[in-house]
Amino acid sequence: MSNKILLFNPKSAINKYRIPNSILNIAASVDGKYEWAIIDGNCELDSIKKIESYLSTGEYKYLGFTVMPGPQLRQAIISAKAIKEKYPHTKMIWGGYFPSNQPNAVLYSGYVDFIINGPGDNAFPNLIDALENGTPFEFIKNLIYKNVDSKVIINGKEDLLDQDSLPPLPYDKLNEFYPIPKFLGKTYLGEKTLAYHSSIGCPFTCSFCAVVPIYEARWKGKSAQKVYNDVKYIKDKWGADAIEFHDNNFFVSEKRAVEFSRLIKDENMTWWGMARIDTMSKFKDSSLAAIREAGCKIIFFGAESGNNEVLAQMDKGGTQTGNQIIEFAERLKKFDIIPEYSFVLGTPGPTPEKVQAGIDFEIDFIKKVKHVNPKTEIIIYTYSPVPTEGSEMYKQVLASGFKFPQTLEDWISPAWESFDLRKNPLTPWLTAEMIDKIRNFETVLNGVYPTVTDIRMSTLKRKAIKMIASLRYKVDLYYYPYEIKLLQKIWRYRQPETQGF
Ligand code: B12
Ligand code: SF4
Repeated sequence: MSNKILLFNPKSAINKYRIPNSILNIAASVDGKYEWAIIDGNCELDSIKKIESYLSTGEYKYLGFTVMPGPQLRQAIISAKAIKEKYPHTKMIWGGYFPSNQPNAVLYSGYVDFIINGPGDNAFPNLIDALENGTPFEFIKNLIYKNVDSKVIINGKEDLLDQDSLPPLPYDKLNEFYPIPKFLGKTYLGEKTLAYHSSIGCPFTCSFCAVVPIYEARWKGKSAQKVYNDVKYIKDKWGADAIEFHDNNFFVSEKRAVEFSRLIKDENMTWWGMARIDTMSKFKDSSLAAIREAGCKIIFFGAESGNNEVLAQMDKGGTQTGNQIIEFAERLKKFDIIPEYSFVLGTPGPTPEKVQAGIDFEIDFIKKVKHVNPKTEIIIYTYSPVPTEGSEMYKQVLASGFKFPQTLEDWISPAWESFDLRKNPLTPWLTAEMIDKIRNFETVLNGVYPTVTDIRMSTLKRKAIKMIASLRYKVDLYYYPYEIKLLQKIWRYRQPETQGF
């Protein structure tokens, strides 16, 4: 068996293909040293067959999967199991958010051999070297493995690397497997939208966030110049006209954001990224203006809650407040930047009345935000706990009797799959009526203000739904909004909450 590496991005998107950045970074980490190939499950009808077409050559010894929760996990589990049964000598290595946060379920499944916990830029080549040379695993940072006694060993974490020093992403080679234009899809931002990841981690420690256990409040970004060079390369070669920045927190550094804006300004590209309200509230007017002039039309913010107590409970960094959320939505109007605010409803409370009052408060608050800036895009999630041990919220979650799945296959039971999509929280403190209220409010709100990110819905259809939903919205009547649901179904309304941004 030769020592080639096959990297697989299990299916995660229905029709919006994006550059598979996770495995492309891993390909870059071994490029020139080991031969590699990429399979993108988003572009394949039968991924297992495709994987087998490589493995049956006998040349591929290593199989790397990137895995995030939700539908991607489903295809990852089904294909890993089938492949490992047929090719037991293949070394199966998983990376990405799911295995990093759930190592026991993954390694005890019996079909995954190693996990890369967080960044794989050094860990992955080091692991392959160790396997090739028969050297020990214990000094490989960011590696999780089982020792001879089948005990799961979590090695220490590596310091975050200087992002500019990483090898260039092998776009041209990816283009040989799948033509790059296939990944540059039409979105509300542009005709050919590029997905780019310019920084890793996040400096904050929100208690519900899956980034925290992996990055532990660390963040490192590529320089503005490096980001610009990469974007420009793809623009010139394949015609990208818009960018989705996939960073957890693109706007951590005001200086970098402004520098990038200065560089990209004349390229006539539209772009989008994720940020924090408290961080960006501190940006100067001139910076916000520069960002908008450079083509940034819409920014995603985790507003989470309008209630200061809940914000503190979520450890939202301490400086974000309800007032700030509203003021900032209003301030952005002046710059013509659309704030896309996500809220988390249904956080735990000591009594059912308190939980219900919390939901009502948020509904009222969202209406206030819409009032000051009707263009604000609202995304509503129901609170889904992540195991961030030690946090106040985590303690409350465990005290309520909530349990995480134990085995890998439990994670793809239908109930857990919709939990991952943040739709069905399975949380003991939420009653069916409370969940209905959240959903129904969401339906009415989406009726009054259909998202701009849905490029298929015509103005006429929007107007028709809006008229009907407004009647309910005005008088807070959210029960059984079947007529709105029906229209949304007929006109196939796109929901960013479940389909990703
Ligand atoms: C792009 C993206 C998507 C795309 C998928 C695109 C694709 N692959 O085709 C879309 C929009 C479809 C999507 C959807 C969802 N996503 Co998503 N997504 C992301 C996002 C923004 C970027 C991922 C990425 O490309 N990163 C760039 C690479 C370079 O970083 P990386 O993945 O961390 O990779 C490094 C390491 O992790 C490691 N590594 C990763 N993979 C591998 C593989 C191997 C073999 C090795 C060795 C190492 C390794 O090495 C890499 C380089 O150092 C992340 C957040 C983020 N900023 O990472 C969320 C994120 C992964 N998504 C998340 C979620 C929850 C979802 C959804 C389930 C829910 C939702 N509503 O968004 C949906 C449903 C997914 C589905 N249908 O299966 C969460 C996961 C949270 C968790 N609990 O684990 C994240 C972290 C966002 C967040 N902060 O909440 N998503
Ligand atoms: S600011 Fe966003 S990415 Fe950072 S810890 Fe909080 S939720 Fe996670």
